[in-house]
Amino acid sequence: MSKPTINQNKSTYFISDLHLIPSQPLLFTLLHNFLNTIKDNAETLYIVGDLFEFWIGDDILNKDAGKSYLPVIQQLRTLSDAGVKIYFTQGNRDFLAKQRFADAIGGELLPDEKVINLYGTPSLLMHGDTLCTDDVSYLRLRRIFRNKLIQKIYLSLSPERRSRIAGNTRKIIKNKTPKKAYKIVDVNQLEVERVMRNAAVKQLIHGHTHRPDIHEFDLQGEIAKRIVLSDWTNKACYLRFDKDGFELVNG
Ligand SMILES: [Mn+2]
Repeated sequence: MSKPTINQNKSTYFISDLHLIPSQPLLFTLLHNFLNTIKDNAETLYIVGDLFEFWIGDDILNKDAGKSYLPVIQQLRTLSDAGVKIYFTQGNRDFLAKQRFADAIGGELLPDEKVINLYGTPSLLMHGDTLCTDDVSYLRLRRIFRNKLIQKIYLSLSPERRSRIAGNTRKIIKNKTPKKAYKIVDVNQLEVERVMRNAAVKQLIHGHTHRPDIHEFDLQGEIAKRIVLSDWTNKACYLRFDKDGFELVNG
């Protein structure tokens, strides 16, 4: 005889940096299987940015340009309809995924920095790109991308033109990144401590750097924890919390 699942045994999942792109169908399969696996014991799913390699605007949801994403969006919607709470933080690749996207997946769009209560522990959740303060050229670019007027002009272009621009930008960034020092593209510890102090938390969860790890350090006389989520290449990677603790599954 099977008993109904008890809510307190349920888990909270965090994923980020899948970088879904139609040319890599494996990533879609991995996500499909992952969502299937967690659907019965997840109470909450946090998508902490860069779900997509790039997202050119929510209007593609009912256009040809968005067709390849519809199955995963539908699956998230089904999960949400079944009672799993879904939250979405924008990444540096999918910052144009906004309210319409959130509505489509039955989720809630989070601000860039959000403090959540994780089984009693206040935890700061963010994508992580803004923690990389040594990467001055990236932060300059970020300000341009996040400019409302520039976004408006970009979104007024045809999906084809937007895809081309996104593709070119990806190439430029990809070519530049290997030349930047290892330290520059990682988080800045002082910035980490600053945002944690500001948010009055001792636990930070972020993605972006593709350097999954658990860092512990002293923060105002107490042990603070920074949990870094993994990107996905050939397996599903996630952070799972429940009332007894957590596990970080890396690539
Ligand atoms: Mn990122």
